[in-house]
Amino acid sequence: MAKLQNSLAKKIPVWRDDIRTLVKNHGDHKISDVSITQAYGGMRGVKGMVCDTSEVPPDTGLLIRGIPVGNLTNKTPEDTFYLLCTGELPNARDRRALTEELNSRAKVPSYVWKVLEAMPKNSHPMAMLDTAILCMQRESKFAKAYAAGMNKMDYWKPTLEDSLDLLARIPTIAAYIYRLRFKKGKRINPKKGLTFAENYAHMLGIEDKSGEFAECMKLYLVLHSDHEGGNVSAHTCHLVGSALSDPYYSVSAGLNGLAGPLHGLANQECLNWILQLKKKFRGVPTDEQLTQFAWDTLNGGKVIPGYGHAVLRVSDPRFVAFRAFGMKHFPDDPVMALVNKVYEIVPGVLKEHGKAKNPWPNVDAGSGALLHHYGLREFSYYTVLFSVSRSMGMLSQMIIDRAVGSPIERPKSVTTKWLQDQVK
Ligand code: HAX
Repeated sequence: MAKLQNSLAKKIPVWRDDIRTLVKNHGDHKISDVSITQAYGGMRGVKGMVCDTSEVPPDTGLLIRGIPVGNLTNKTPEDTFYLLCTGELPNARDRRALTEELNSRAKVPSYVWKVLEAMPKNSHPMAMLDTAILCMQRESKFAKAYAAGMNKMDYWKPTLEDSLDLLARIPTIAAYIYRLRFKKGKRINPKKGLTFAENYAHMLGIEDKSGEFAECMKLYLVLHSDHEGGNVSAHTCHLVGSALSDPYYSVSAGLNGLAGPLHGLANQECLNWILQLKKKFRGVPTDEQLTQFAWDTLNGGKVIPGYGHAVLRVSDPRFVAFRAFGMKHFPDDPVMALVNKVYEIVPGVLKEHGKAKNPWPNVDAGSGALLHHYGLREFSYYTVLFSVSRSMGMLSQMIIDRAVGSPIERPKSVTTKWLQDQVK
């Protein structure tokens, strides 16, 4: 796949030069102050790292390489990965070349199947995915080249090789986890000639005569691909990778963070909350019933999943895109009706509650309704779907980190005593 490799080889010297010049000429320019609230508050809003693949302006939501994600809804995962890595969308030939390249690397080592089959039957699908990725570490071309004494200017090359290998294999592994964990039958192999999204849909084995589920997967994989650098999964991958741990170690670590209920696991929690609502009120509740249900959740000391965000202050454009897909293809679906009702009522409740800085829906508020509609109803699998997509963001960030020589990350921590002394 010469094209992505060539495009990167052309751009990397320019990126390196831009960064060198910026640091040389403006290295002392201040971009952030840090307050005690921020030091105790998860570093919220502290500008202390760089990510060029995407950004999340609070008032618009995700831009991938400057393009609003809402304008990418007709693109493929291949387009998205290429865009994340290089800053440009591929032409049709380069997109096809990337699909073929990924297909040619999709063979999963047979020991991965054995490891998955040996895991306890009730393992969480995310634990299975992270274990499968980690156990392939021995395949790392970066680790081998590093051990052989590679020049640091070349770090990005075997990182790209590992990234393509890993990205190619993740859907096959993820699909088998679905079939194994939920007793759906034998493993389905990838099919020649299918795209990344079509192959994943095919290997999951969900009935899809119209091809609409594959369309849904395509959208799902594009929308979840990246969300700048500071979220838990991207930041974890970056942090682990900054020690020059290879992509297998780093992506597995990042996905362990995605498995948390305040991050990627929220999509499973979210559909669960909506279905509880459906069960309790035998369908779409009245405004009063839903308001009370939301207050019961909050008064029980729990969060309303799918709402709120650390950075965003508007409805997440990814939620908007999922909702538009659902309304186009199945406007009468009862779960979709619930998603809409929750969208009408919950922001008002959260505003009245007065805690959440952002009362609007995030990416996880609507995606589950789509999966549920197509018969993919095993909630605990949902974060694996998210992971297949988010791997693209983590890997592209890592390729760029290696290309521009990002150093080992090591912020300074302070003690509470030190802070108390500062304010005396
Ligand atoms: N329901 C109830 N309370 C909420 C809330 C929600 N949906 N969102 C935020 N709050 C609360 C926080 O828990 C916090 O309460 P405390 O002061 O008691 O700790 C307060 O409002 C202020 O929080 P915030 O500054 O607005 O939000 P944070 O940056 O701290 O947290 C979260 C952002 C996404 C974790 C938060 O909004 C949340 O827990 N939402 C529900 C879970 C969820 O949907 N997560 C998925 C987020 C998207 C994502 O990463 N997907 O992978």
